[in-house]
Amino acid sequence: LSTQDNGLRFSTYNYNQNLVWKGNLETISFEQQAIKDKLLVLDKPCYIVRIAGKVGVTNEGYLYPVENGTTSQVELLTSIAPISLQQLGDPSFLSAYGVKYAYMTGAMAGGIASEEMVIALGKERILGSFGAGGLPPERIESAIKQIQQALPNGPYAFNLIHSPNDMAIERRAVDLYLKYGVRIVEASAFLDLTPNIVYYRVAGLSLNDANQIIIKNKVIAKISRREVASKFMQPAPAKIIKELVEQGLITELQAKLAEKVPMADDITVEADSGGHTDNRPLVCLLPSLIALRNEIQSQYNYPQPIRIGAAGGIATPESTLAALMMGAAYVVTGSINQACVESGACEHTKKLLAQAEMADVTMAPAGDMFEMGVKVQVLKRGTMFPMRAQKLYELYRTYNSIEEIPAAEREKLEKQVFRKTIAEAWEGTAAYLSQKNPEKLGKAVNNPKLKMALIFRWYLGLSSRWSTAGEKGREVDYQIWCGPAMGGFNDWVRGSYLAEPQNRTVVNVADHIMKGAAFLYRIQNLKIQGLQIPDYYTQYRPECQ
Ligand code: FMN
Repeated sequence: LSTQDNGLRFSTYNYNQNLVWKGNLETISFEQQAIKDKLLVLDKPCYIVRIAGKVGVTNEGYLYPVENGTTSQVELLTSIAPISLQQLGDPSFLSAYGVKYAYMTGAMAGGIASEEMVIALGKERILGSFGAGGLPPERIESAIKQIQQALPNGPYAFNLIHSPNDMAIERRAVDLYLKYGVRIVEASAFLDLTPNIVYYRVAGLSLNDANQIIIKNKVIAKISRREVASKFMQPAPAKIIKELVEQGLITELQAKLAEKVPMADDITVEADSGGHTDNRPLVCLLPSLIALRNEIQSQYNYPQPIRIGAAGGIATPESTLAALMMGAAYVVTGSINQACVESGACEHTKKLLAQAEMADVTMAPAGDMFEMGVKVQVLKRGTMFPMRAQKLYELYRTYNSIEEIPAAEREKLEKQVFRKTIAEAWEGTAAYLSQKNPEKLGKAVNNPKLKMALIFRWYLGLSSRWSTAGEKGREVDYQIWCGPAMGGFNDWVRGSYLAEPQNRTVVNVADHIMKGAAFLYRIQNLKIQGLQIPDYYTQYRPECQ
């Protein structure tokens, strides 16, 4: 027996009186490091025993019922069963998507959630969602081909992002997903159901030989509000279904089947996250939406109830376990993947992200819904983007046209922000719009306030692209979407091999988060059973695999 105190104690009132442990005494560890190693062997049980007043741990041996009159020099205090990472979360998430973890990575617009990222994850049977938002149809099409070639049997998802300003963008994406048989869509930014998302869902409905409904097109809807969630939890609205039948897009049979299935298979509840966010705390939002799901389930009795997943702030084994223990069926990470090797962000951005602390994020005006005052959560350390975007929004609020802005202020804009004259910035904007949205360009010519907004949005749009392309000389203008999860992750991996962005692969990150969550589950379980366990044992640190 080691003489050093390993710190483990056991509260006597939890004492196990029905079983004894039998096995080789040499397998029992009493030293700190050896105990921690044994706690980390997740695929074996852990027996917590006491010999001569000292608590020790072993993965070996067996438990037997106590026989009357026998005494043993080894007291069994408690034990815990093996745990596999597949036990975490809802098993139906694993079978529905053919994945090994109740974990997925969320889309990141502009291909930041890249083909490489989705393929790397898919090869390890982890679900990743391609960042189709903001990409032209040709680029989405080539991503579909590349991902389908690498992962002919999946798993992979594509993002269908609601475009309030241009429904044609949404429709083009749906057409591509249907054409190529993309079977999992992560739907996001929806404020209400649109014909496009309903079309995608219902066009995949059929009956099998046993007259059961087959839902070929799976929808994982990412939502942060109850009222929107409730729409995705119910069958598609009759009005939209009727229009789709009239347009010949879906059959009468599909219209009938649509009455029986919810719009989404999964709802990802998104709390305070990178990018677009309502900044709600997960601990409030998740229970509320789980309760809503239960209410709707009791009304519709779907054979497979809708699963509720958790996103926003998931960055560590602790946050993952907490979400799962609150009842999440699966977790979704976002910000932390942008700093990974496979992300479409440039090296400079990844470095900034790897240094970010929890408080290094802030809300800044969004490019897509600038005039409405919508904001996105971005990184503020190492970039002036949030300040500059805020300034642009204040100018937009204060003045009715570019010409009304005082000359000194305009000059500052031209020198520091645009680095070109306002006339040149407008030329660039007009050239872009004449290709993409000539109607808007026409309106702006006679509407000076709109023209001002479009010039400002030109800067906001470019600043995101600079961050992915790695535009030299524009580093201070990079718009980098990021939530507090990034700081949480950096705190966790500080001092480990994952502190360096070149070592962060999306698969390694997922593996460590899930393994860490299973380890912490074991620790918390032992604590609940009465083991008093010092902090030394309770931390999961990522080790190079
Ligand atoms: N979610 C989408 O559904 N579509 C997007 O295009 C999208 N772009 C994102 C871009 C970046 C850089 C980041 C960090 C997030 C983006 N998100 C997008 C949200 C993520 O998919 C994910 O839901 C979110 O980041 C999870 O919260 P977290 O940042 O706290 O991990």
